[in-house]
Amino acid sequence: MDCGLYIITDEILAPGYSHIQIARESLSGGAKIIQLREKRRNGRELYAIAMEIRSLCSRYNARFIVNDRLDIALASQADGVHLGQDDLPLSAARRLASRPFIIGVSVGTVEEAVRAEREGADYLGVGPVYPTGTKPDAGPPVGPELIRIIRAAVTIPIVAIGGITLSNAGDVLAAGADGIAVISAVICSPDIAAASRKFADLMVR
Ligand code: TZP
Ligand code: MG
Repeated sequence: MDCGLYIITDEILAPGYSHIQIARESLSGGAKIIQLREKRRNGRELYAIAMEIRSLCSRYNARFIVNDRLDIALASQADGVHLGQDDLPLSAARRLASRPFIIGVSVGTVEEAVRAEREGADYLGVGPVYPTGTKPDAGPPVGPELIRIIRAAVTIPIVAIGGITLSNAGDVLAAGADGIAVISAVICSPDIAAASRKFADLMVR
């Protein structure tokens, strides 16, 4: 999977912005991957949102990933799904969705990373790298050091996540992350497109 700026939508953190607006602004600022992350809405609403973001991402030649919900990802013809350690097991998801469908997996240890690669993950979400208030149950920060360790242990792309800002993104990339996933540093900004552009520019190395 080609990495680049990976933006995750969150309507609670960006009052007044819908998932679709967040996706549109982020894409116009250079995001290469949009993940729809929504834990409150029903399947029908989520499907409608996913269909809109699907077409936006196609227009920008960006990837579209759905968090947690393989059903919504498949129904909306998303490029992939992102699964946490408590979500549908990777092996079960892979039976329903063969490649080139992308399956990303969240990991917080090198053991989880090695297992996810062995079981067929296409990329790893590693974090939280730094403290974050966005996901209270994300566990303790792992620091860029874990990116370095996981980089040496797997070959699939690593997307670093958690507390990433313009000031620490360089350290995360230097530790071996292929991509960075950002929520608050972009979507809590008054200009989502401009904030995305700053991160996207950092990633052109
Ligand atoms: N998974 C691990 S940390 C995190 C998720 C979804 C939240 C990242 O959000 P932020 O605002 O970029 O720290
Ligand atoms: Mg999940």
